Amino acid sequence: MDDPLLLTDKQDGLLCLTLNRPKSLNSLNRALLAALTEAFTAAATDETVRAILLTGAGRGFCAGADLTETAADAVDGVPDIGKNLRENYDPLVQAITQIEKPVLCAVNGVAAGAGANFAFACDIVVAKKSARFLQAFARIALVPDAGGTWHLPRLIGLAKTKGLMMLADEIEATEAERLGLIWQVFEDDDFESQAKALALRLAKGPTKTLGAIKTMLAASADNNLDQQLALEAEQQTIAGYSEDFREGVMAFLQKRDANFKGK
Ligand code: T3D
Repeated sequence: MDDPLLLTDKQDGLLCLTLNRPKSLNSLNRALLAALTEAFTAAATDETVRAILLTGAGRGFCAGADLTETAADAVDGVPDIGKNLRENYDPLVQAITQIEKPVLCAVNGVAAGAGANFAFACDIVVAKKSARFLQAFARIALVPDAGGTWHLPRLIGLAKTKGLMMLADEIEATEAERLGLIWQVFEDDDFESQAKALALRLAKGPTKTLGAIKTMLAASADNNLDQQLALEAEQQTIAGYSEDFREGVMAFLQKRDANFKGK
């Protein structure tokens, strides 16, 4: 029997999703994209999932679209890539960005094309020191997709985004951290344990509040200050009603760690 394309493991409130096509550096075919989107969609309503960790098997994180599938899809030598994006890529970007739970991406190796841009759609991105990032698209005369033209300018500004996308040069993980593309680099030797510890920390957090932070920051891209202040007041009202807020204050007063339930 073939290995599953996506490995899943759920423990202690953390759903671990591992891309599992290591021979092609976890390049994305339609079946893997569908499995990922389905996993995020199911996690959105699963109360036992309080955080998601996305990573890759083998030496790569994700090399973007499986170019053998792209070539095979072509009709008379011409693929309809826009259709593929609308049907298979965009729903995954939406699932990652709309789920009201924290998503940590642990980039364990090279992240190229849509593979890099799926990582940048996640909430917190950590990387192995030896990992590399590459906006590979222009190398094969494609434009960046999977939300990259939306997320990168917001993360690092237009000047660096244009350089990365037009020159399509690889950058090392430490440079990605320096630019502000990712949160943190971990040494190769303890990458997995550090990434897992961070993900478990998120899974033990005040889940609804973390989800609200995500929603509010996404809304800030289109809101003016007055609208954002109104959103803060609205969301803080909801946070103030939560069990986790009561627990947080009680824990502070009792000088102990809070035991959040995600409620
Ligand atoms: O329909 C659509 O196409 C939708 C569009 C989606 C947007 C995209 O994501 S477009 C961008 C697609 N990705 C790329 O252009 C990246 C292609 N890969 C590379 O440039 C390099 O592989 C890397 C820089 C990522 C890594 O280089 P390196 O030297 O570490 O590894 P390698 O030797 O090139 O790759 C290892 C194997 O993975 C190799 O297979 P082999 O020779 O051992 O049998 C290679 O062919 C395979 N592989 C790597 N990337 C892909 C791939 N196979 C299929 N598709 C890939 N994208």
